[in-house]
Amino acid sequence: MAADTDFDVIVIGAGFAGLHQLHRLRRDGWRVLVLEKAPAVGGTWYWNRYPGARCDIESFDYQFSFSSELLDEWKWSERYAAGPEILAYLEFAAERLDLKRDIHLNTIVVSTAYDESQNSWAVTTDDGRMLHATFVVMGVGNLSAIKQPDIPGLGDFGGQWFHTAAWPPDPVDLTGKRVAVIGTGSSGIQTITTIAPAVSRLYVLQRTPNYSMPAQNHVVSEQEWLEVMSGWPERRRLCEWSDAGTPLPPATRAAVDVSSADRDAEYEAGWQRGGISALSGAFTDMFVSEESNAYAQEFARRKIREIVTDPEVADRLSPRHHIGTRRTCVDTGYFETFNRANVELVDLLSEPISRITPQGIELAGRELVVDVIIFAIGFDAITGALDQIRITGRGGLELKQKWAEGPVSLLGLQTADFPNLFFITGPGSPSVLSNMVVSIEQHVDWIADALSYLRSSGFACIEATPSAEAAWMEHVTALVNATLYPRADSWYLGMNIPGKPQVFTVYVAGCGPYRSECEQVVAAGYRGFSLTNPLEPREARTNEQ
Ligand code: NA7
Repeated sequence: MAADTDFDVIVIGAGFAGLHQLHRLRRDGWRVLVLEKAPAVGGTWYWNRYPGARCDIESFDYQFSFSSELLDEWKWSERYAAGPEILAYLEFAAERLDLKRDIHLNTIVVSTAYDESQNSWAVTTDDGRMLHATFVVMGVGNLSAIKQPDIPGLGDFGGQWFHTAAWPPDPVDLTGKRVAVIGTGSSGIQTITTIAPAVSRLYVLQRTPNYSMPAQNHVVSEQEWLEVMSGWPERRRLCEWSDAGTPLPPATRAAVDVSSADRDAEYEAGWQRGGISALSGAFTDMFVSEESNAYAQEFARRKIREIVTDPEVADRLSPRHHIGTRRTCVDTGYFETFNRANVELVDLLSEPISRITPQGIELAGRELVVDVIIFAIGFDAITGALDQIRITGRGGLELKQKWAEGPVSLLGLQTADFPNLFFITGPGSPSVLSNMVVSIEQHVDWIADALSYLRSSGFACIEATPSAEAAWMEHVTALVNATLYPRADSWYLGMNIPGKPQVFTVYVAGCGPYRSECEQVVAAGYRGFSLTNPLEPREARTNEQ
């Protein structure tokens, strides 16, 4: 019997990724432990409990596909599920699949270090434990390390302040309060729209305006549910082989090839259908042609001008960047919110914040007196949560050190010198440009299949080779450089975090092409990975073809 500190696999994080990885590896006969810092399962949906938190992927597609029990027994209430419903789903999944007995909650992983002599990882936790596992899987999330507010004077503020991604578990009553929201990304937009009717005064502090598409959200009727679920396996297959992990049929025409009337009709149809791809899914050339993108931008700005009654406010809310190159938001009545008498848009480009005072926020020239400040200022995306753990590979090399100039990986799954360490939706995979649940499932299965393969072939160690990962990153970079993405100052590029290397590490060709790459690697005998058995040396197998 193995000691309680020894496992085959330690998985870090109990969100969608960690829960599924535990279930799959347990089914395959491995001894698995999940470590989770929160007091409950749920990952991003545990922490982001701000008012109005809601998914921007349709509920039908933002659920696990591997369990018929979950599919049969869970029913989403709305087209786009609200945060509490998704959190309840993950709780339900953890209970229904009996996962909780192998999850240690309230446990922060401090470090994890590879010991070559044992082919084993030592994982240390904040409560002083040291655990061991042959394999470690990082299911820590792409948007879980929060960007901390660093505005001078915050410590002196006499009211309450919150970060959307660290929202307290107990309800926060904002009724009748004077509130300032800083940040107008997805979290800010959802918060602003939701709290505006309840607060007495709402200041929206905007630095960069963002495109936001109408959700066209609705309650899922019994009939819609039956219709969708009767064709659900095929719908899921479409998601898996699509670009964004959603079932939307791919565009077939370039915007530059059609008449302006046709273009507008296509955009209008997208606007009425709603959702994140309302405009970006309309034409094939949206992310590669300045001209095509400009047409969609103008359509979006026109919509803002139509909705917002004050032309000056409409202008300040109108984004100028290439649509889609910063994360497009999805809303229910966001722009309409600025027609309310109790809401004021504060343009931080013309009125920058000087400091926070005991009463509120001092701008250049005036003070906003508020009871509550809400920071919706985002995340240290993709690598931030990994950076919070001291990860040490071969020869004492730290991951942070290896990735000092930007992350390098093979398929976003592994990085050389860190044997048997896997990343779920790591840098170099479709990650944040895809439906995360679809991408997570694919990674979970790839990792589990790889471990089964190692076991059945007499290997105990898998590691990306330096040449294969260099080639992969070159491919990832070439793909993105052929698009408009690098033209925007975005968190995709790490530009929101001072000092962070500005590298675009998302695979932009989409879920289907990526899945195909992963399958080809396996079919070629784990091409680009070195398979060994360090404790029973025999010929290693490295397939660089
Ligand atoms: P985002 O998309 O990173 O948005 C953060 C917002 O906060 C954005 O408008 C920023 O303006 C603003 N920001 C950040 N720092 C500051 C400071 N110091 N002062 C003023 N404004 C600031 O984060 P979200 O949480 O909204 O969304 C992240 C993802 O989560 C989202 O895409 C979904 O996938 C779920 P900036 O653009 O930098 O000028």
